[in-house]
Amino acid sequence: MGTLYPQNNSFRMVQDLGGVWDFRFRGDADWQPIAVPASYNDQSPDPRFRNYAGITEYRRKITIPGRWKGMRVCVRFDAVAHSARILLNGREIARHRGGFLPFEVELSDLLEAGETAELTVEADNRISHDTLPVGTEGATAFFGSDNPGIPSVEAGKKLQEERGINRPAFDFFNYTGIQRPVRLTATPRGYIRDITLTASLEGNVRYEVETSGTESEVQVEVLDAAGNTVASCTGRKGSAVIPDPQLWEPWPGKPYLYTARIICGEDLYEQTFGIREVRVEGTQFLINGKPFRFHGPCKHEDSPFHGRGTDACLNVTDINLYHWLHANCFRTSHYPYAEEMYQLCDREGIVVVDETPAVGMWADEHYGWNLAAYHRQVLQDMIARDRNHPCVVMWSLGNEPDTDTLPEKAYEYWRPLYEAAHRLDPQNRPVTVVGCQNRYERDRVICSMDVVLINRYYGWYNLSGDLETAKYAFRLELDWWEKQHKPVILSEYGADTIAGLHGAAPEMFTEEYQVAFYEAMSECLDERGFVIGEMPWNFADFSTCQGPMRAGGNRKGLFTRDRNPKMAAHYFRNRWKTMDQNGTADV
Ligand code: GCB
Repeated sequence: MGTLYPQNNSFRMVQDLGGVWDFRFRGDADWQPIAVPASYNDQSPDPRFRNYAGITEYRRKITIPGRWKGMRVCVRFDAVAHSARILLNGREIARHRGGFLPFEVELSDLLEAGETAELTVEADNRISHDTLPVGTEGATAFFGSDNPGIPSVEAGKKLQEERGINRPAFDFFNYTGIQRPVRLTATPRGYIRDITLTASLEGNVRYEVETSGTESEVQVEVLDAAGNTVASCTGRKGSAVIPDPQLWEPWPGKPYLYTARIICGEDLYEQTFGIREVRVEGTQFLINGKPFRFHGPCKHEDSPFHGRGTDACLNVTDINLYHWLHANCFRTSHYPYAEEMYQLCDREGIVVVDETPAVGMWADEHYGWNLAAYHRQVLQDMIARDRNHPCVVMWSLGNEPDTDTLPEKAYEYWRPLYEAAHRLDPQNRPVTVVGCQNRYERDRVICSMDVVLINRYYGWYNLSGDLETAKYAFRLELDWWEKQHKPVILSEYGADTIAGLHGAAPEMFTEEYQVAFYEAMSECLDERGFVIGEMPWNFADFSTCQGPMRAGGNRKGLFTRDRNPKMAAHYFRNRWKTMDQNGTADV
C-alpha cells in the first residue's frame, strides 16, 4: 500500500539514512562501501557490478533518537529494486516485491528510543516472467539475432543459462539496489495515515482523511500559495470551498498550488494539491476545459554514476532543460519515478503520464497470465502514491505489450486493469496502455483506451534510412487511426544518433538524420487534428544491456547522457516554442 511521503514538521520527524553503507554480493566474505541512494551497478569497475544476477546485501547501523520516545517509528524505503528482504539485528522483519514504489516497516515495537541496531537490506535484482519489469528467463537476447539452430551457438546459450544469465525483456539497463532514499520516520502513535483530495474548477475541494490509533477530530485548513488560510472545515470526510480559486495550469501557464493542512490530535500533515480538471472529449484532451497538446520527450531515470538513483540536482537540471525545450510533458517510461520528481513537476507545471513497470510483455508466453493479480496490486499502489499530484493527468497501464498475436486474450488481460484504474482513482483520470508498432488492425486493446498512445519507428527499425517511404507508410497508418475517432499521441519515435557524427547527406546515426527523421514525422503529424501529442524517444541517451544494436547504450536522446543538446534538441526547441505561442504547430 502507499504510504504518505515523509514530512518533517512540528509533530513529525525524519532522519535521512543516505550515505555510505556496507555492501556485498551474497556469498562474499567482505563488505565494501556503497553509496545510498544510487544504483550499485556503476559504482565499481568490477564487471560483477553490471552483470550479477541475484541477492546483494546492504547494511548499516541505525539509532532511534532518544527524543522519539513514545512515537510511532518506521523505516521507509522509497524503492528497492526489484524485491527486498529487511532484517533487524539479523531477524527478518519485512519483505517487499517490486522495485519502484515505497514501503515502510514499523519499528516501534522492535526498538526502544535511544537504541542502536543493525539494519540489513537484501535486494534481489532478478527479473523473470513473474516480475515487472519482465525478464527473458534464459539466454534469449532482447536485440540481435540468436542464430537459432547453430549447434555451437545453442551450446553457448545453454552454458549462459547454467551460469544464471538474467536478461531484461526491455531496452534499459537493469539498474538495481537501494535506488531511492531510506528514512527513519516518527509520527505520533495516533497518526494521519492517508489523504485523498479532489478539487473542482469551482474551488470545491473534496477530501478524505484516514487516521490510525486516534479518534480525535480532524481539522482541515486550505492555504493559498502565500500561506493564507482560504478555507477550513472539520471531519474525516467533507468538502471545503475555496473562494476565487486559482487553477493549476500546465507550463507555460501558472501551476498554482494550494496546501491542505490536516490536523488530527497530536499529528499534522501538509499535502499540496492543485485545482485542475482533465477530461477526454471526442478527439481532444482537455485540461481545465482547454484542449491540451502534449509535446515533450519521454524520459528514463538514468545518469552517469547514479544509474537510476534519485538525484535532486539531476531532476532540477532535467526539468530546466524541459523548459529550455519548451516541452510541457513526459511519460514516466517505463516505471513510476521517484516521488521528488512529481513534486517538482507539480511546482513547474510539467504534465506527467504515469506508467506502471509493466514492460517486456511482448511475446505470448511472456503474457504471464499469472502476473495479472500482481500487476493490479502495482497499479493500485502507484495510484495510491500519486493520485494527489496535479501534474499526473493520465495513467499508463504499461508499455508495448503484445496485443495483436492473441487479440482476445490480450483484451481479457488489459480490460480489467483499465477498469480498475478508473475505479481506484478518485479523480478518474484517463487511462491508456502504450502500443507497440504492430498489426494495428488486429488489436483490440490499444484502441479501447481513453487515449491511444502508439510507439512508431517508421524510418528507423523499419523502412530504415528511407524517410520518403517512412512518411508514406506512417500516413497510411494514420488514415486508419483517423477512422477510430480517438485522440492519438505518438508516444515514442526516434533515431539513434551519435553526438558529433555528421553527414551532409543525412544518413542513419548522424545528427542530420535525426533532425530529418523528426522533420518527416512532424510533417505527417501536423496534418492530423486528432493527433494531440508528440513524445520523441528519448530525452537523453541512456544505458541499456549490451547487444549488437546498442553502442554504449540507446543513443536516441535529444541530449547526450550528460545532457548536452544534439541538433535535434534545437529542432524541437524551435518547433515547440512556436506551439507554445500559437497553441498549434505553425512551422
Ligand atoms: C521502444 C521501447 C523503448 C525502447 C525504444 C528503442 O519501442 O518502448 O523502451 O528503448 O523502443 O529505442 O528501441
